Amino acid sequence: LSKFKGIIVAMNSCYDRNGRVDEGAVGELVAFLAKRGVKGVYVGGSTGEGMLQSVEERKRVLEAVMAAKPLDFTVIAHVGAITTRDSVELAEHAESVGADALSAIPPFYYRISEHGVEEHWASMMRASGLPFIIYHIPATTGFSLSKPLLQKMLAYPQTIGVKITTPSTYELQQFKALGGPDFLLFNGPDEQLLAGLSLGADAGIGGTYGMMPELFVAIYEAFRQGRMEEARTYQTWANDIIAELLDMPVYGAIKEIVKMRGVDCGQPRLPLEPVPADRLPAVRKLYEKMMS
Ligand code: HMN
Repeated sequence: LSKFKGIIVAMNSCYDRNGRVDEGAVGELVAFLAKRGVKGVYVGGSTGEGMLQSVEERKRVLEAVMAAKPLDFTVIAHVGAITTRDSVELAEHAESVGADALSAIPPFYYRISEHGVEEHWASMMRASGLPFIIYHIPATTGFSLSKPLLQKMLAYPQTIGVKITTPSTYELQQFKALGGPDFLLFNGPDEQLLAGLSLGADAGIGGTYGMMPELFVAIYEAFRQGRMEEARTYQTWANDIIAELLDMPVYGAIKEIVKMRGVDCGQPRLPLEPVPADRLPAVRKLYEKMMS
């Protein structure tokens, strides 16, 4: 499981001027991140806009990642979709191209019972032999992973962990306790990485990592080596930047900063908002602060 322990970037998807998937830029982004010491990438999640893409597009983004990645670089394919059928197709595809693991949100929009969600996730596991990481993000899906459901999911040997994006580190700690030492907890909120690690998270998956990978690798390393004061200093820097970022259309702003760092991934897909022109100078300032 060591290949999952570290900083894993919830990477952007890249589009060209016409909004089509830009495989070349996806490859450049992977190369940019790999050079900065991150452990791997999470493809097609919230930051990756997977839910705004067709099944074909999602496959193409993942294929571009697989083609560009270095050998020992971990790739988690987010295959969550509103229909089980799409998720199953994506899970089969992820295995066929060599991804290291699957991850999925619960189905959204409809109110599905816990049993229905379990079946949805189990279908993806049955469709591939890959390890599976539950993506718990109740604020956006409307479905909250309960301890009894997690307990049921633990009975599937492919379930290796949970990515938890909630403000509650208590919940993270409780899930870790339930899963045991070999069950992986991935911290979701980037502004709480250090708090999550302190309460048992094994790794972090985050969207802002992509624009400041060095800082998050530094937080992770300092924590691992017991240099807590230093880790706290880095997390505070990161949070000063995230606080400003959250005042902007966040996914659009992340893409602008990634572009300033050299990789043009285009605009986020609507309805995700781009940064309006009159706010671009503020993004530039934030970038400069980040790089100083
Ligand atoms: C993903 O799937 O893109 C991310 O891993 C999810 C991640 O937890 C992000 N949350 C959302 O986008 C809702 C965070 O990176 C978040 O963007 C960051 O903490 C700023 O609040």
